Amino acid sequence: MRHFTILATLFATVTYVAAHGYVTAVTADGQSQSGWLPFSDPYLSPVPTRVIRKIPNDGPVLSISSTDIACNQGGNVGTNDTFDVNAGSDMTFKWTNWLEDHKGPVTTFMASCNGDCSSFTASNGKWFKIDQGGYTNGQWASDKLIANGNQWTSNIPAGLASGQYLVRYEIVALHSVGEPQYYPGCVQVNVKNGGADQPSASELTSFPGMYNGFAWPDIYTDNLNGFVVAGPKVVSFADNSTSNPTPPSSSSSVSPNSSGHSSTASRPYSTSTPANPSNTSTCRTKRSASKKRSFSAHRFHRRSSNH
Ligand SMILES: [Cu+2]
Repeated sequence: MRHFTILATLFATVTYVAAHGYVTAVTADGQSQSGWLPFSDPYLSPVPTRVIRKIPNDGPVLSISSTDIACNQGGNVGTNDTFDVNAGSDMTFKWTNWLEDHKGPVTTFMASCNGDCSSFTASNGKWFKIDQGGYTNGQWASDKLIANGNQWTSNIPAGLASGQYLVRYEIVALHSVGEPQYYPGCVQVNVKNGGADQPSASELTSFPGMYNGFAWPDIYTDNLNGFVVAGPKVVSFADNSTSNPTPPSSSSSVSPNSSGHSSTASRPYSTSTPANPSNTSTCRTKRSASKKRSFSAHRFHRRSSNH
């Protein structure tokens, strides 16, 4: 009996640490939609159509130059469903149990599908940021997500022009220094009752592209208080308000950060000052030399997978 208990415990541990994560459901306006569930949906008959684009498993994207960085592996092509959401509404992403050691920033971007999202190639998207969480008051955004029941909520800007968009959610896990793990995914949404706002050129970025040259910190040794989330500022629509005024409305202007995730949110991205220019060459040494770290799940996880 004792042997059985030990084995069962071991097995449970392996199962737990081997799981990385993905979004299982998305909610807005009181409506919830299932995400693409990679370990069960492929085996259903008929195979369900989801509002979230297909992913192959719960693992990360490791290459920032691959088109997979846009909407995960296989997510460059569309699904045949869209989620109706009102401009100005909150959208909540429900993740699988996120690993505590998979610390890092959380961001949400959108890109117009220029029509029908089901035929839109994600890597052609011109993405604008609607929400971000970095490192605030000693806490990574991923920790906030866990504390909030493995959920993250972002606001769809109230003035955003109606139409179909991809909403790209992402956690970047920084536990393996020098090898950031990207966990993106994309919901196809149909924004209704929007305004006239469009992002300006300086608010747009691309995937792949945005992470080129970005220097991730060593989360164990660097001073993280200066960490600036990668990419453009969260859209404010302020700089096109003169040429393209937002009509006055009772709900008035909804701040892109009204969900309150981040006080570091509005810091401008600086390409010229990497957070830690030297960490990539020394990360392996640092990792193996580290004696102070006691992230047993993290170490076991690394051994038991390619990540
Ligand atoms: Cu992982």
